[in-house]
Amino acid sequence: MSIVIISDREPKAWTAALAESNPEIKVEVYLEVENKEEVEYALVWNHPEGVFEEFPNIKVIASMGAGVDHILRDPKLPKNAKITRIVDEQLAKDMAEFVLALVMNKLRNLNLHKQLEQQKEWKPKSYQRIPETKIGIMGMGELGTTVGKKLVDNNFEVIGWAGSKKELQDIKVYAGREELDEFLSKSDILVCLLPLTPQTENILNKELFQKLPKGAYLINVARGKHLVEEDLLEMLDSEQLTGAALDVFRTEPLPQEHPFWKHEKVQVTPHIASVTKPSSVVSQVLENYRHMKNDEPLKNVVDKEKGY
Ligand code: OXD
Repeated sequence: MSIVIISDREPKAWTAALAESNPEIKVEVYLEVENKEEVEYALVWNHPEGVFEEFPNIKVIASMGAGVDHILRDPKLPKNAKITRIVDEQLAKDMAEFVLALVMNKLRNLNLHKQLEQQKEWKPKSYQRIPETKIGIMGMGELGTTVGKKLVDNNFEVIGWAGSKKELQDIKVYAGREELDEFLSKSDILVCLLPLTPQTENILNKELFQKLPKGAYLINVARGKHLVEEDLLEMLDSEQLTGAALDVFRTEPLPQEHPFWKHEKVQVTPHIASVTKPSSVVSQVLENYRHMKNDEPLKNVVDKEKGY
C-alpha cells in the first residue's frame, strides 16, 4: 500500500512532512510510481485529467488544499473513490488576516498613495472608517465564518450569504437566491469565499455588481472562475465599483498581457491568500489514511453532488 502525490505544486515539503510523521508509509510522486496497483490513496493538486484510470485500486483522493474544484472538474474520476479536503484552523486564520489586510488597504487608500508616491504627488485623500463600512461575505463555510469573526473582532459590521440558513452570533446570514439581492444591497465591500460549483461559476457578474451600493469594492479570494472578468472591467470603468483585490484568476499564472496587471483600480496577488502548510496538515492526511486502511469513516469527506 502506498500514497501517491499528483500535483503541479512543489511536492518536497509534503514528502518531507509525511516522512517525518510516519517514515514507514511509502510515498511516491507521480510520474515515478513503481506499482500503480498498490496505490490506494492519492494526495492531489491540479492532477492531469483521467490520471486515476492508471490507478485501478484508488480509494481516496485527498485535496492538498481547502478547495476540491480542481478534482471534481475531472469527468473520469473513479466512481467509488472518496474525496476529502483540508480543513485547517491555520488555513482559515491566514485567510482572515489576508482579507483584513485587503480591507484596511482599501479603507486607507494605500494602493492609491503608492501610485501617487511614485509620481511624487502629495495628495491627502479622505478615507473611509471602520464603522462606516459594511462587509458582505459570500460563502459562510469554515473560511467565510473565520473571516467574518475576524472582521467583527475588528469592529466591522459583517453580513454573510450562504446556500442555506445559518445562525451566527454577530453576523446576520442571508440564505439562498431569494435573499441575495438584499444582502448585496448592503455590502460596501463584497468578499467572495464561495466554493466553485456549477451554481457559483460566473456568479460575480455585471447583474450582481449592479445590485451592490454604488462605489462598492470587490475582494475575490475564492476561485477565478467565480468572476466574469470583462464585467468587472466594465463596472470599474462605470464607477459602479471603485476597485477590486483579486488573488485568484481564470488562468493562473495571470497571463502577461492581461489588463488586470496594469489596471490602477485592481490589486493583483498570485493566489497567496492562504496556502496549506504541509507540516500543519499532514496529521489529518495520515489520520484519514489510517481510517481508510481500517475501513473506518473518513474526515472532511466532500459531497460530490454539492461540490464541497
Ligand atoms: C485551496 C487553495 O483551496 O489553495 O486550498 O486555493
